[in-house]
Amino acid sequence: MTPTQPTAQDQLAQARAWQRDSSRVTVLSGAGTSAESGVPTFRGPGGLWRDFKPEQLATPEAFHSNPKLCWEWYDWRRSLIAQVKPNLGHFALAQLEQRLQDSFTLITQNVDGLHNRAGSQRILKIHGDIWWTLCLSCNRIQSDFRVPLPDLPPRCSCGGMLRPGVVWFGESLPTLTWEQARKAACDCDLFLIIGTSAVVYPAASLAPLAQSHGARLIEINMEETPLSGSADLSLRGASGEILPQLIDS
Ligand code: BJW
Ligand code: ZN
Repeated sequence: MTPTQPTAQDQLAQARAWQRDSSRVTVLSGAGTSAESGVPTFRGPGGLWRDFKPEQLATPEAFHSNPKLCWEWYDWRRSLIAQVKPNLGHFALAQLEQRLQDSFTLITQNVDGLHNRAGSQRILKIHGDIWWTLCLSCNRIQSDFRVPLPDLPPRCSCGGMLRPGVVWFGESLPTLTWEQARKAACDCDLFLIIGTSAVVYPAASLAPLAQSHGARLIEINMEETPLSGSADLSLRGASGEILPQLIDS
């Protein structure tokens, strides 16, 4: 007799059981988590801005060769993000944090601040935050929520040029935040990887790291990713629909 494939409902039921049985949960979220809020992802359709690929703009070289153009992209994204709202997936993760308290860690690659706006309190922002600026002269990191920014590129009160407080290709991740993220991956029994293409490193290495320390890995994504094959469960669908069902105990 041919064994029957588990249905999506069976897989969700299994994921819910693992979630209930887990005392320590770590999550890595990516751009897909905010897609249902209306924030374009990086590598999907509709992710382009004036025919530039994110890889052409999200680099220190792109910034230094044309700070104004780079800031125009960030200013456009800030204006877009300011107009959208967190979705049910963001709220479900905030609720899970409320339930598990210190046994829950949210690591995000997202810079949009929507996890904060949904009520998540402790967030490891490994790629920075689009609402932060970094002064190239005095190194001060500050929050700046103005949309649109009055002058591009914006200037610090010290007169120095500001850059977005995000991590670009070829740059190191914030050391302490990254160490905390690695620790949370090594120290959980369930690792959820949500809405990320899992092609950007070192973020994508957290899932196999968690598995090598004994955690179960559940992926939530609309599409297959390089990690789908090694995940213990791969839930195919929108995180805003799946997450509320997953955490509903
Ligand atoms: C849904 C959904 C729904 C849609 N529900 N799902 C060769 C091999 C390995 C590594 C490297 C290499 N060559 C270079 C590297 C290193 C490089 C890297 O990884 N490159 C690869 C691309 C090849 N990494 C770095 O440079 C990092 N730093 C580093 O390694 O430091 C050490 C070092 C120092 C010096 C020299 C060399 C190394 C830094 C990476 C920084 C990434 N920065 C960005 C920009 C942030 C600022 C900004 O926002 O502008 O971070 S790039 C961009 O990609 C952004 C994201 O956080 C990141 C990941 O994207 P994400 O979140 O996965 O989004 P998408 O669009 O790719 O995927 C969306 C997914 O959602 C899809 O799968 C959809 O199916 C899904 N989806 N709707 C559920 N409703
Ligand atoms: Zn300054």
